Amino acid sequence: MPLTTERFQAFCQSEALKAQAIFIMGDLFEFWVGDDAHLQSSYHQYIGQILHQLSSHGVKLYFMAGNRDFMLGEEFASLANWVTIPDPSIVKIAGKNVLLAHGDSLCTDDWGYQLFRSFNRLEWLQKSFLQLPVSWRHKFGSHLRNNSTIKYKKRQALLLKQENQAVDRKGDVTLAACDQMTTQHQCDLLIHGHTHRPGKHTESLNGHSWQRWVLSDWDLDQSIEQSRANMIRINATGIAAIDLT
Ligand SMILES: [Mn+2]
Repeated sequence: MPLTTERFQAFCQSEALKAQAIFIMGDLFEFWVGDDAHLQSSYHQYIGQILHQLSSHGVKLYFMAGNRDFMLGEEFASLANWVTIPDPSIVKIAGKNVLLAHGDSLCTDDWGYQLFRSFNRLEWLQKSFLQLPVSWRHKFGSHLRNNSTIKYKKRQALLLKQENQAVDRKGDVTLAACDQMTTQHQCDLLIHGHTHRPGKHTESLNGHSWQRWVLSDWDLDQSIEQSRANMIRINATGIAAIDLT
C-alpha cells in the first residue's frame, strides 16, 4: 500500500508533530506473526524508524494492538519507541476521560470471531505459534488476512444490496457490548476503530447513555472516491474527526 504508507509518513512528519501524544488504535499492519518474522523486512524497519523519529521530537507514542497485529512484541515496541497499552484503556486527554478500544471485542454478534479471538489471545498458544518457522507463520498470517478480506468484501456487497441485515450486524459493534464496556469503566466517551464505519454516535440503553466515535481505516491505494484515512483529535476545544485523505 505505497500511497497509504506515504501518507502515514507525511502524517508522522507533519500533523503528528503538533500533538503531545499519539494513540495508534491497532491494525497498523495487515498482519503480524512475531517480531522476528517482520524485523528482517526493510519495510517494517522503516515504519519503526519513522515512529522513532516522531517520538524523538517529544511526541509520546502509545500503541493498542488490533486483531491483525496483536502479536506485536517488545522488539518492535523498542524500535518504534512506543508504550503498549491494553485494550480497552482509559486515558485522560485534555481533561477528559476517554475509553479507548480497538473495537473487535465489541462486535459480539459475530460469536464465531469472538471464539477465535478468545483462542488466539491465549499466551501458551501464542508462545507455541512463535516456535514455528518464520515461513510457515508468514503463510498462516497471509492466509488469515486473505480470508478476512474475502469476508469483508462479501459483507460490503451484501450491504450494497441491503439483502442481509444479519451479515450487516456481525460487522459492527453491539449496543449491549458498548453499554457493558462504558458502564464497567464508568466512562461515557468511547473511541474505537476496526468496523470501517467512521462516525459519531450518541447511544443509550436502559437510561444509560454514552458517546461513541469511530475511526476510519486507512486506505489511499484505492480510487480517489474510495480513499479513506482519518484521525480523531482531542484538545481543550473538544473532539474532532479530521479527514486526512
Ligand atoms: Mn481490526
